[in-house]
Amino acid sequence: MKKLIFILVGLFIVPLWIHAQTIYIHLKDGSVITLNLANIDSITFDIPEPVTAPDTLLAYYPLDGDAMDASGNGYHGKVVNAVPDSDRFGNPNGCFYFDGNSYIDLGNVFNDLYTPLSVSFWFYKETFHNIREGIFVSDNFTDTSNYYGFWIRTAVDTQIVVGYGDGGHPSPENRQQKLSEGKFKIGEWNHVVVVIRGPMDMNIYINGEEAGGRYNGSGGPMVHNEFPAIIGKMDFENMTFTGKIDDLRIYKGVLSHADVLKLYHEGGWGF
Ligand SMILES: [Ca+2]
Repeated sequence: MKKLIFILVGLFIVPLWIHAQTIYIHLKDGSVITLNLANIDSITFDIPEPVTAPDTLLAYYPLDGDAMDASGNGYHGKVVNAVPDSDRFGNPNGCFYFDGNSYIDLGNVFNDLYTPLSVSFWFYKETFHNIREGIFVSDNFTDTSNYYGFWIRTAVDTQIVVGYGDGGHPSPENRQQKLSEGKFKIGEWNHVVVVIRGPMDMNIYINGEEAGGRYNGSGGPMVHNEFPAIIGKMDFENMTFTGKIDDLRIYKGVLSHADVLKLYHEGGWGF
């Protein structure tokens, strides 16, 4: 009822403020509230905070022994050679280990997903061999095809790369890409969130911190194809992943830094 009063005051009464001396507020229950303007010091409008971060969880892979999508949207994947392993909390079968010859095939999906978008995941590498390793690609393009969809991979100096392609041949003018300044850790779990808003407008968060970085490429808007979305490798330049991957989430929209920290601290991690 309080809110109704404020709405009526805001819409109809304020414009008459100068001429009126008394306000009669007619409530839906038939009662009337009478206010003498001379007695009013001020009116406060109780407007709720706008809902920020209109992000929507599109797919969520807990990777607890299978590649089922826990978002409810049915984007279930197929495990190819990856084996269950212990997650960051020590739960057996809580994630998957990829041996460089294994991956999870999600099929020809996410073709309606464009920028802005966000992806959150955890990964663990026991050793690092200064090679580029594919972690996720939405459209698994090959050396003989063009750049499509979006991708997340490691770089040769323990950095994270996020990028997307416009369907053109694989050269910098057909992609937008960012290489993180911050680095991930070897022998520890790393949480990564990437946010792609558009050209030269991306975030890479590593373990809750905005990792900075530099951009590369000048491609146009993202173009999808019929190639499958893959966790654990990119066939382009044979970027296979060795290590553990867990809790991969794909969102429409932008995750804020507060959202990132919430995901990083999920389950009490990092306190
Ligand atoms: Ca998990």
